[in-house]
Amino acid sequence: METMSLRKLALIAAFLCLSLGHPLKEKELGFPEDFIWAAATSAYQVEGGVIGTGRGPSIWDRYLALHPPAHNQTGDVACDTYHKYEEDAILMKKQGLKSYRFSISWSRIFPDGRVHRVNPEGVQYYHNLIDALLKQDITPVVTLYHWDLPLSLGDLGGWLTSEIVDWFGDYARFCYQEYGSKVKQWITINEPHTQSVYGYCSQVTVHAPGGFQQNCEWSMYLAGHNFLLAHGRAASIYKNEFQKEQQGKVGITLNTIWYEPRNETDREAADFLVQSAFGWFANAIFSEEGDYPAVMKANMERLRRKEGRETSRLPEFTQEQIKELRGSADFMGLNYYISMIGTKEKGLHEPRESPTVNSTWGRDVGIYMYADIHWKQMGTTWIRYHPEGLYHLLNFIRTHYNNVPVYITENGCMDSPGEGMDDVSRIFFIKGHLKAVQKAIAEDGCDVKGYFFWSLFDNFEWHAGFTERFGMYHVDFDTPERTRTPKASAHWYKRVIDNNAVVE
Ligand code: PNW
Repeated sequence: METMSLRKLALIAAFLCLSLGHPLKEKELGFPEDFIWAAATSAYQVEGGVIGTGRGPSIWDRYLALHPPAHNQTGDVACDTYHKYEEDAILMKKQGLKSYRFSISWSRIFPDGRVHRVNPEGVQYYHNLIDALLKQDITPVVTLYHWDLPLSLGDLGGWLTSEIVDWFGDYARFCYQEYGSKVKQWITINEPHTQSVYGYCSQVTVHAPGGFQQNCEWSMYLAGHNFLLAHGRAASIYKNEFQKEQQGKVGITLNTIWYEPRNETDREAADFLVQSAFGWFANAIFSEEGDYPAVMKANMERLRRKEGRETSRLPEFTQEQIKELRGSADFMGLNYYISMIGTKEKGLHEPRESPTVNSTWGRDVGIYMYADIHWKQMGTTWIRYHPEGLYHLLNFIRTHYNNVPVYITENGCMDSPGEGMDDVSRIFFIKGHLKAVQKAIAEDGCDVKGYFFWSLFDNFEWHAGFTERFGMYHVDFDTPERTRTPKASAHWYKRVIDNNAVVE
């Protein structure tokens, strides 16, 4: 009798330890109380509503007509969020999201890009969407520009003309005026790096307006320059004309591949790559000195001499522009997907090239880049699992940019073949990255404020059409209803949100 109850007691104690141990472990991987759990999309990738809605064409409409992806897919209907925003807001509420990042289609507001002609139906659409979100207590985070430039502005020079700064400023002002009483977080531009390189000067991955353009070895840097100046203008307009009254924040979303040194001797080379990819856009806005990174300017000066040019391909800022850009963002949006290894030595390693190594940017930096084949491949194309890269990148931001508040505005991966709704690979991917974020916050004090899962829905993946699916919700593109079905990752992410912690 005596022994029996002792054994029973021991069992109960062990059980208690186990069940208490579980939440404790979760708490260890917990996030700050006010951490924002969220998801993201962009206008052209999800909206549809391209025809018969008063929306003007964008550079992507033309690009896809000239260079159709597999099965001639376009974003003409996509997820049809143009019609389904109400039920989508309810879905987001059920999913537990606190915030939703979407973008405004410039040519839906101004069909030919300029303020002189407004499309009232388009203006109303974003009111409806924002109201539907607010009704469900979901905070809208709005990107003003996610790659879909009005075609008529593209034809007038697009991001290669300095007039774009005025055009973008007018458009931004209109959006602040129209929606600013309801929207408190603005992102001016999504990923200027990707657009400058893939849109203007890449032979591998190509984006509108069109890849390897004439003279792109310098126009790519001109586009980048104008992206920065346009951001500066839109941010100044918000700060000078709206912020006091509307009490919101304005920032920009940057992305980068993180570059790991191959070994100790490549540390400087890898740092140079991060400066040339990320610092290219971050330095002017977030560093104390402003301007382009010194190592990038020096490299472009070296190339100027080598190429016998009068002026550098990298444009110069005026003192006034440096001043306007420095500190122009209240926060940084960060999109992170992959890392690469950088090395000065050639031919010693797995010859898997980076998506940009064949670009002029890749040649300009002159450092060999490759993905480590030991990093798990996610899906079938460009994504390999390396969450340590995100951890290092967050610390790079903390140390180089004065620990500016960061929102991870995109992170995710495409479906892995054969998994269907049971997307265990995606859970593995997101979990690893959330652990990296949690560690950067808890151990290093990185000021990460939120995490936006890319993406809420399977959607139109640019040059890859609908063949690469990034959604936590599956979308059936074969039915007119575009039926949304949660994948296993959506259920898992809901538990993360409920626990405010990384759960198994
Ligand atoms: C993002 N990289 O682009 C875009 O903002 C999204 O619109 C897109 O759907 C998503 O990624 C998935 O592709 C990126 O090379 C392009 O590291 C390239 C990189 C990262 C993000």
